[in-house]
Amino acid sequence: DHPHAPKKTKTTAPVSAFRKSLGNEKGLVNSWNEWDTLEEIIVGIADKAVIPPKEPAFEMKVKDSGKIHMLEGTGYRTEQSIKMANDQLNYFVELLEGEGVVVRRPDVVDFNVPVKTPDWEVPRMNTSACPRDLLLTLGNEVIEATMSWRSRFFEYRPYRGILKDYMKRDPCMLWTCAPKPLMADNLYRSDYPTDYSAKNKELVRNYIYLTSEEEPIFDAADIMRFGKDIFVHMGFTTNEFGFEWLRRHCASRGMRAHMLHFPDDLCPFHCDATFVPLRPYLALENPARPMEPFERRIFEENDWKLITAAQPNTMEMPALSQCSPWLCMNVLSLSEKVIFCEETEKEMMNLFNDYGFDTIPVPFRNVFEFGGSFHCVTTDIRRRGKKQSYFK
Ligand code: ABU
Repeated sequence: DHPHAPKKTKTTAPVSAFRKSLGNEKGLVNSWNEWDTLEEIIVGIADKAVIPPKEPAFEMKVKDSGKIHMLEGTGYRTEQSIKMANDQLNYFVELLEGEGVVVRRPDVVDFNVPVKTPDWEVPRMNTSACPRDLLLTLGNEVIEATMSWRSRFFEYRPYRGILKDYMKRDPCMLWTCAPKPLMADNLYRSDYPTDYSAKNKELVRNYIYLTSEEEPIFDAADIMRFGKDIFVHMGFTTNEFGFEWLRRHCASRGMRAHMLHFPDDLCPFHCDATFVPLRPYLALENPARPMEPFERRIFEENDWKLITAAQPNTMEMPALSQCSPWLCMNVLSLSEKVIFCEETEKEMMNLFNDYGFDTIPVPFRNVFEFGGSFHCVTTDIRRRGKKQSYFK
């Protein structure tokens, strides 16, 4: 009864319609790994996508793909390429729906607009074709990643409608935004060589990347989910500070985060063409990007078998694709028995068949220039299983 204590008033405020409506669909968001039976997913769209602008973090990537002329591109991708990509995305959606999977699509957002913050400005943005790069589902939680390129700073916009809807319908859903980075000049090493020289090799071998440790950054596509454990691919799009944010966040949820390095990859960038779990105790690795031997130990000690991906069908990538031919590994599991694969990747499908999987071949090469293949263009919302531990 302090004299300055606020007066106790009896509130008569009505419970809002929003609060009242909560609780209809419990457990709508629930996905702990990459292989349990898929029930609901977001699939990206190619509409209004642009050629990403020149910026420090992008330059090395397009050099890797031999597509340096992309940096000269301006504005939208062509109407024809957008239509061709959307046709293949829509066909993939039909297949998913035919398998009983609920599919959500992002809102169409115009990416051909300049973005300015107090620290920088870019003439346009990127794409909503790749929700996997932005959204990380850990059980009942969807995390919006920090992102690492300036052109992707606002990439959450096409997904806000979907996330609000999940939040309204699923009373257990957690919606988290990782700290937005400033992405000021000191996040990018201006003296970093991008010529694939011996110096590049030495830097990557020492885990020094084009992005610095100025602030936490990560792209969600650098994370592979194995139930209670997640593995985080370190490189140009995820730094140690970003890993530390993820590690502490996971610890607060009774989970564990582990780093992975692939020092032969001169432009390490997203895990899903490098190391991909297929089912409990079986994962696919990229023969051109071996994992550090000391990091393999946790898999060996826990009876995981790591199988080597087949060579890509072709090393030729579609014009304006900034991805590597290892998109042949960028598959999506419908369950721990069935995998969606690009229809031309026969060797990869044979490999999966040898290990007891059924494969669903899907034409998808027209999507590649929008940022990836099946794993990149999706984000799991619900898979049937629960959190389990596959590591002692
Ligand atoms: N976003 C996946 C691309 C990875 C790669 O180019 O190898």
